[in-house]
Order: sequence, then structure tokens, then C-alpha cells
Amino acid sequence: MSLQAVCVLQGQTVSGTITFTQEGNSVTVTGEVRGLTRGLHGFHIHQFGDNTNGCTSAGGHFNPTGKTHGGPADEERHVGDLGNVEADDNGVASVNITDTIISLSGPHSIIGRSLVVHEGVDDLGRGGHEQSKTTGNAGGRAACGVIGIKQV
Ligand SMILES: [Cu+2]
Ligand SMILES: [Zn+2]
Repeated sequence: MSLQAVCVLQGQTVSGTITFTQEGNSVTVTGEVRGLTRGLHGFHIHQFGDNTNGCTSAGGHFNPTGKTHGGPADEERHVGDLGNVEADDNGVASVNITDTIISLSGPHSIIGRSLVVHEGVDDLGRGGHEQSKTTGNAGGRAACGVIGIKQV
């Protein structure tokens, strides 16, 4: 059985459960986020698994390689940059992402860090806003949770 991790997202109105499954060099990220506004929402791994001051204490994007913010397909990206998830008319985002940069072990391990879903769209570093190159200008933190080892 492959290693799996799980995150329960909680916010004022937004909630969800996301599972991470390591398969060789890639991690599949699956699950559902509810209570969102329709459209795209930034979706990142942030540095700390610390919710003592709500999602704020999760810190910035997980960036052990010292790169600039980008999109998941970019060479220049934070390890934590998973792009956006898209909510439908019911405010539900079905998540199904495969990523080869995050990992469940080693220096890129996301276990013990936070997953954050944002109120706004991650511009993937291309928006020309002063925050585009650090956060994608994705706005407030709608929900977050700590990523832990899943019982399988
Ligand atoms: Cu974020
Ligand atoms: Zn980033």
C-alpha cells in the first residue's frame, strides 16, 4: 500500500477533505471542497502546520528551493504551488491533481504543513500585481488544515 496523507480543510464557510497519495514520483491530490464562490480559487501548500492564529499562522507558500511563485506546470514555482481549484454553481470544487514536485517524504515532503484554499484566483505569477510573484495575488485564506499521515 502506498503512503497516503489527508487534510481536513476548515474555514468560516468553506470546508473539505483532501487526500494525497504517493505513486512513484508523483502525488495525486483528490477530494472535494465545499462552500466556495463559483470559479477559481488558489490552492497551495503553505510552510507551517500551525493554525494557532487561524490560517495566518500557516505562513507563506512552502518554498524549500527558494524559487519565485508560479503555476504547477512551471519550472519556476514554489514546491507548494498547486494552482487553482474550480468551484461549480453549487460552490463545490472536485479536486483531482497529479503533481511531481510535492512529495510525502524527503525534502519536498508536505506532511506536517498546511493546505490552504483562497478566496480569490491564483494568477500563477502572471498577473502583474505586486503580489503576483509571491502569492499569485490569491486573496484571503478561505480555509486551511494541517496535512497528516492517513490511516489506511
Ligand atoms: Cu496559499
Ligand atoms: Zn507560491
